[in-house]
Amino acid sequence: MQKINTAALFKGERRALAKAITMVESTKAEHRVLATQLLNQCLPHSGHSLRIGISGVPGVGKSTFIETFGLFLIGLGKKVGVLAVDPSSPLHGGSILGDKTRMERLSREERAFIRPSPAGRSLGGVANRTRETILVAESAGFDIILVETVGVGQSEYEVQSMTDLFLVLMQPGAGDELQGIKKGILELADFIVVNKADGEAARLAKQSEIHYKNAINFLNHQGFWKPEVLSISSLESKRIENLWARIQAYCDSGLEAIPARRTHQASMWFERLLSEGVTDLLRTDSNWLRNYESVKKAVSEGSIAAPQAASDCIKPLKDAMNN
Ligand SMILES: Nc1nc2c(ncn2[C@@H]2O[C@H](COP(=O)(O)OP(=O)(O)OP(=O)(O)O)[C@@H](O)[C@H]2O)c(=O)[nH]1
Ligand SMILES: [Mg+2]
Repeated sequence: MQKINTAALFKGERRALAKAITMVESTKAEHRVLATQLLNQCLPHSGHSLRIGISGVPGVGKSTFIETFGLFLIGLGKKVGVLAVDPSSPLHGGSILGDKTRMERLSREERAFIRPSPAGRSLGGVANRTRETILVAESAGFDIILVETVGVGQSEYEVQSMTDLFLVLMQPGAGDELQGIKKGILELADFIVVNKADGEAARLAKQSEIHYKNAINFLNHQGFWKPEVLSISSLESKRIENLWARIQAYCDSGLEAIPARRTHQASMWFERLLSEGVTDLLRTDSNWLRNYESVKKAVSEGSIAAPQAASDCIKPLKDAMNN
């Protein structure tokens, strides 16, 4: 792989951007070194976007929403990047590219780019690549980054930990059951958006809106913003400008809190890479790995307690440092 033309990247040239992302996603050791250097160069040019996480159960209308909302933002003169953190990417057909038909117009826009989740990685691996891709895309002048995930589990926490604002799409349909979305996920939401508020479902959507407005009073949401509930139609592009106005209100009231959230996210990212890096390094030692496997087994069989197990694994490192 050739070196990335950073001048072209910072000018927003799409070819340079695509190459840079491919570099970041590569698992080859020499590419990781280059990608790390590239990220250092991107950093001073990044950080100027609004990063929006989008989640919701399959079929709720995420793709349709991203297409409509993305085109709306482009209409305002924005440059929109769409990324995905998809835990089931290979099975799901790399979700967001798989359904390019639903984002057909957006994918044709000069001021948009859509990138599926890199396949064949663990959720943590996908999330790390997405964090890096955000920085690269920002350095190319993309000012709204939409990060999509399917609302089925752990991936929401990942997406929330890399975005400024987390939006959960909901189906119309009132009722106490939270439509397969775990209550914990709603607690992450800054916006609960009832989609498909059109045609016959409009009345049901209104009921859901009221339902969630009541429900959020019982949520333990932390931070500067009380979550808001809205209804929209992605298909008919209804009340999208209202949603955008509320997102701007969110940004205005988060002038201090959002940068603080980013600082916190960056240090959490660092801490995680550090512990992963140390464990990966230790794994390269076959003696250590053997001991690790046997201790791990003992923990799962209940014959040794976790603190003792961890201490056993750390001991060789301690001894080496004391020498
Ligand atoms: N009536 C109506 N239908 C919608 C709306 N938004 C999406 N749909 C329909 O709902 C279905 C699912 O929409 P998608 O956008 O593919 O949903 P998704 O959340 O991306 O689904 P997955 O990719 O499978 O997770 C499609 O048939 C859409 O046309 C809406 O605002 N109103
Ligand atoms: Mg979709």
